[in-house]
Amino acid sequence: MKKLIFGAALAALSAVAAAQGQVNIICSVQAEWCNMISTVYARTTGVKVNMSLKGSGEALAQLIAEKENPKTDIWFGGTGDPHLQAAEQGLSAEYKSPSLAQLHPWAQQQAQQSGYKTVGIYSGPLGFGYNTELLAKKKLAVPKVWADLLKPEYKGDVQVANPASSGTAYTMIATLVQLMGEDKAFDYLKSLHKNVSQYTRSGTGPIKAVARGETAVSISFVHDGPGEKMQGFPVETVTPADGTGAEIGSMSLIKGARNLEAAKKFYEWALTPAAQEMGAAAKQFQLPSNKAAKLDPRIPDFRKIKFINYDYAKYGASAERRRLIARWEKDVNSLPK
Ligand code: S7P
Repeated sequence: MKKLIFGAALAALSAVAAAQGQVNIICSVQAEWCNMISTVYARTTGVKVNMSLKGSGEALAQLIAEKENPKTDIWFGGTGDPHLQAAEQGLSAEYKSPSLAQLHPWAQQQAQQSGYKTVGIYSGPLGFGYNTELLAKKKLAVPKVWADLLKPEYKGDVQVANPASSGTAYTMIATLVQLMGEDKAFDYLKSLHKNVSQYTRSGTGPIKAVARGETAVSISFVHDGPGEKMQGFPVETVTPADGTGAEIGSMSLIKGARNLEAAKKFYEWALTPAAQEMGAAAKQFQLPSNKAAKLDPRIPDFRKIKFINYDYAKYGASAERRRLIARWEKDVNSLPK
């Protein structure tokens, strides 16, 4: 009898879920945040959420591959540049959210610049992660400016992602080009190459390697540091005193999405303060784009960071990204260590 009742309840639940529809999401923040939004959204709306986790560079590659037959309805999170490239390449759908006025100007600007094909959902500064114990053991100083990473004593102790696969690493190249001028930035990257032990596939790999003592220093988004520290790892972060860039983590509806209406509902929910506060609840400390979202004290204080005036439109353009990555492959990655 109990089995019968349980079976009937399950059937009723799946009927509700079927009635509410489903949404296919690529999620480009870290797993804990992806899992939290997926579970909470499914539970509170009855919508079935099919979620796949991919870094921003890889997410863009997947969307390009499925352009003729999209299997994704919405892309949540990831660095803003590839979202702008998706917009430019006709991969994302135009949508002007009624919630736009509730967002910070940088998030609204991301929407305007793309012809309303993407929107900012968070922002986070690029900087350095370091393992306090390893630095002390190796008698290395905390890096304070970009040039510090070129010191010979850091040889083999710096990790950064590969810009061909990682939006984080592309943000680094774009930041350096804007900070130093292109030729000087490439001279810098060539020198840095000598100190880099490996270029990881994903942008979050290097700070995880720092946390686990596999490398002393990483070039990472600094909002990824506190989550590692909360797990008990000896990690701290710093932003370069000579200036840095920031990502505008973005969200895009996919053109030709099979579940466009369901995706729009998720999109609106993801822009609410309550949904955006889930980032910090999942131990990820980007600055939310909704002005009314409560701020966790571990979110980096943007007022204390020296930012460059990052040109999101220029460096979010496909041709510019392709050109800079090709130059990096040719001038930097091909060099011996
Ligand atoms: O959640 C952490 C984070 O750093 O990862 C996102 C992004 O997927 C990184 O992608 P890549 O692997 O392509 O670098 C960032 O948007 C986010 O802040």
